[in-house]
Amino acid sequence: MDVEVVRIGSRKSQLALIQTDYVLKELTSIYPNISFEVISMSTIGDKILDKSLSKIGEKNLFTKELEIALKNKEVDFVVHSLKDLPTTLPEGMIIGAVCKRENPNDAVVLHEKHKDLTLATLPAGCVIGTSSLRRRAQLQHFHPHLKFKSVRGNLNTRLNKLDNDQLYDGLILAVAGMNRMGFSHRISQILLDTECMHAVGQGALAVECQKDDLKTLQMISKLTDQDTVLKCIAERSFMKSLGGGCSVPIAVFSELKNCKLKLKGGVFSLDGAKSLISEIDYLLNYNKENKLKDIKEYSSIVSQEISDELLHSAEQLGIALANKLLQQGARKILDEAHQQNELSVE
Ligand code: DPM
Repeated sequence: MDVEVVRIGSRKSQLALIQTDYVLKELTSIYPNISFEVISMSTIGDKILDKSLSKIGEKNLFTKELEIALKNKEVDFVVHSLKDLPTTLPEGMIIGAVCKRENPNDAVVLHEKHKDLTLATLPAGCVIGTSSLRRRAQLQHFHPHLKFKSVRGNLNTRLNKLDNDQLYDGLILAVAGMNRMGFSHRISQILLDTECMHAVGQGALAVECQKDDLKTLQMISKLTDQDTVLKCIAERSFMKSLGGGCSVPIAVFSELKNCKLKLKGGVFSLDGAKSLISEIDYLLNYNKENKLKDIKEYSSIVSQEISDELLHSAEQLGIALANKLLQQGARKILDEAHQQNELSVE
């Protein structure tokens, strides 16, 4: 008897492999007769470690090599952290599933000697490692007594630097990554949206495949979590409408309760001195059952299991919030941040 083998592409980092394994296990429980194989590879983002992410200038830093493998049909689909996927994907590629979101917030991970402190109670002059313009902009504003320094490398590398290099007093890392790696006990503080809003798509896993590979699309569609995908479409459409990527500080926070989808978003100057934050919500209509027969993309996401009405509303919410911020002058803040980032030395 022939056993069907489906090949899954993944980055090589331990976190990426844990995430891919999660998707593999979910699929194995839905399709016990299919055999899955993981093919892992390094990306430019993994190889260039001496430059900050926002400066390497490539949009698909952590995804390019995997997308080439997808195009060449060496793999059937690829598992990514949704936040590493640009709002516009290469021609022919699509996100065919978004799995249930982990905690989307950022965590403060402090050196052992400061373990019981918080950002607010750390001594003046302490150095916090992050290469995220978004994290730095928001936190510098609230904690002018702290210094921020770039740090690169995967999660293990960063934690090693924190523990052994004496260069950093703490790091800012996604709660989701820490939890998945089994490092929850190292979190000193979880940052709320009032102090530091998270990145677009943070905490959610995305499965990318070829748009015309209907068989794969059908198979992975079962992985999508409805609440997660609606929030993430709203967040991605917000970022797309602002024209943002990881070279400008854009942050979001979303909630879906009692059919109401709420999206909060902000844009910041690099030092956080200038900021525009606004929020908007929409009562979703769950009664209109108009699933589309065609494949329609919302911020590069396809979700045939979910009503088009809901997906469309989520996308419109993101556009509306972006327009609200643009009317208040977001374009100027973003353009300045982009220029300053190009000129900065770090
Ligand atoms: C992106 C950013 C970072 C990653 C920028 C941002 C953080 C870089 C840094 C787009 N991708 O968040 O503002 O702090 O220097 C990344 C992580 C995860 C996915 C690690 C992390 C795990 C969490 C998830 C890196 N990508 O943010 O701590 O799956 O959402």
